[in-house]
Amino acid sequence: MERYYQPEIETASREQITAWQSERLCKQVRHVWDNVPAYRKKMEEKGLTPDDIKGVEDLHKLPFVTKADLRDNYPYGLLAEPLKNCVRIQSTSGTTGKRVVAFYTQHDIDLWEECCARAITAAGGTDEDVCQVSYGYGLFTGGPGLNGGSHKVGCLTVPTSSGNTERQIMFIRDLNATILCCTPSYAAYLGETMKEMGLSPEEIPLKAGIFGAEAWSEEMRRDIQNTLGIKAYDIYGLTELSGPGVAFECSAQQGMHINEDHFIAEIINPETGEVLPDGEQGELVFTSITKEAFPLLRYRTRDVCVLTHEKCACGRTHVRMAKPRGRTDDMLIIRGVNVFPSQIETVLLNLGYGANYQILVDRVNHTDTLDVHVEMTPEMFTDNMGEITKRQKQIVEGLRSMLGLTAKVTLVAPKSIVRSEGKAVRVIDKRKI
Ligand code: DLL
Repeated sequence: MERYYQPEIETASREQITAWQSERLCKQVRHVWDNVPAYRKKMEEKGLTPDDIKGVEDLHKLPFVTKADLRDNYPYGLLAEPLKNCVRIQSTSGTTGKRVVAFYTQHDIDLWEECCARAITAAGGTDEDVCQVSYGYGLFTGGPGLNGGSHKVGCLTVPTSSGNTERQIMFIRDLNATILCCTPSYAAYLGETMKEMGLSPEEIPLKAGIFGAEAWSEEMRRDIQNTLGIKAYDIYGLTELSGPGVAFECSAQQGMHINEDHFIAEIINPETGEVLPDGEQGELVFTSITKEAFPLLRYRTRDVCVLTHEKCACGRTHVRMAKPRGRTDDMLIIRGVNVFPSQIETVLLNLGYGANYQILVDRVNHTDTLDVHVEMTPEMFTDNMGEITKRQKQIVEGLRSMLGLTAKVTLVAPKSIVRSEGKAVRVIDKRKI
């Protein structure tokens, strides 16, 4: 049995990590200065030259890069390598404006797959595992990234891509798949379907799941772990930086280790741009220090998060990020109150509902309205109006104490909310339409 564990990197001392980061940062700054006029202009506007960046301690001097910069420079404006050196593009599933296109050299792909291999290894994967990759393949990075990581680990890789739930389940059972990679909402759906088929967790060969690409709560983790009889690991990433594998969870399930030999993470105050210390919540910012084709310096992710450098039980020393709370742009402001969909999910799952819900926000007579549609589970299904009203009130109360807001809650029949095979769409904000 072989593992793809890299202790010399993953358990390196803080001094060693800082030394790697400083050296690679300086090289990267020089690389973009020499090759990307848009970066050079941004640096010049701040009166900076590459000589001003001598190590990680100077990172804060660099200007931020935002999604707007990527859009303005679409498609080739931020490319730092001649096109002939690039072998792949991937693209975000963004719903507004131009999609973001990210470029990769072969070296970039190798490093990306290495990050995904570390994630699979941290979830217990070895060359004896059968790894079913049910993230979408194509422009979305989930399928290609985990596929490459699974190869590197030496798993037998089953590239089912997303969708066709019956076939997914058939392969899991017939091939004895031990690791499942997909979005948490699709994992929940697969679990729900297997339960309906009468399969108990013991009859499902899976032992681990690597779930990410969207925010999910601890309560959802608990549910997925119970129905599938697995340990569910979180994985984080974004197309702009490579894809999945920027950070991944270990067996401690206490936050995701950021691959610090490839990415420098910072938390900033989204209003002022000020860098915040460990433990404070803010916007996650990344600098990719090993990317060749599409390096990003101080890229603002809009993900709301907390970092910790505390020692982890698994022995890895790389900094950990908490589960993202949501996104600064996902954050709903309802009657002046900041609401993250993940807070609503926590209330629902704690009351025994599944993760099948929809949040509808509107503005009526100049006042914001919050409607939450929640699916009853098959076990709790009833058409007794008294009972339904009682349960709806219970959810309203739960939401009020979590958010300080009164919502209108409607319980709906099992299976009436559309299931997602990729990232779930749970919020419909009609105020923007
Ligand atoms: O979602 C990459 C990915 C694929 C990650 C498969 C994990 C697994 P994008 O489509 O560019 O890339 O979306 C990136 O998704 O900024 C977060 O807002 C969100 N996101 C990704 N992973 C997580 C996670 C992929 N584990 C955006 N928890 C990011 C919460 C996540 N949000």
